[in-house]
Amino acid sequence: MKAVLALGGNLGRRFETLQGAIDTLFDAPGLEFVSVSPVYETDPVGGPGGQRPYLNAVVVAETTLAPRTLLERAQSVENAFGRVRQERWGPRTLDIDLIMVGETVSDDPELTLPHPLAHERAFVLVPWAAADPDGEVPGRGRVADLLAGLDRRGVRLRGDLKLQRPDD
Ligand code: PH2
Ligand code: MG
Ligand code: MG
Repeated sequence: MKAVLALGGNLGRRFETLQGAIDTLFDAPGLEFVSVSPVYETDPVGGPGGQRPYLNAVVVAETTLAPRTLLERAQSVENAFGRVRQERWGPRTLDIDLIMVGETVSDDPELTLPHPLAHERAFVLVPWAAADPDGEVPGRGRVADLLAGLDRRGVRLRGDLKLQRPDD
């Protein structure tokens, strides 16, 4: 199955954290790297005022893992990079969100798939479209079409930063 993961963070060494997260995510069986987007610097959406900008990126993978197992892997990588769960949408070193896994549709509050806000977030859809031009949000439509209706001004390409495929 195809899996799409969105990574972001706005505390600490943001770029090094994204690269470390990618290396760690793929450092176990069941998840194969397909592609990674460019890095974008993005204005914080929601949460308390005065937050630093985020770096965001999207990774596309192939997986044989159950969505719940993939979620556990993502959470353990967040924890390994010092994620502390504080207020909702507050600043964080690393957030890894499961955006979609195959055609899975789930309204489990602990793992809603596809991600319930992905289709309206430019900081997810802009990198996703770059990593996967034919991407689709199950039940919502093509990423490129969803993007056409969104304001992308808060999402700026950081052409000076380039994530590497995970080392194997
Ligand atoms: N993540 C959030 C809330 N707000 N804003 C930006 N720009 N990027 C994010 O990754 C982000 C956010 C909740 O996870
Ligand atoms: Mg998130
Ligand atoms: Mg999250």
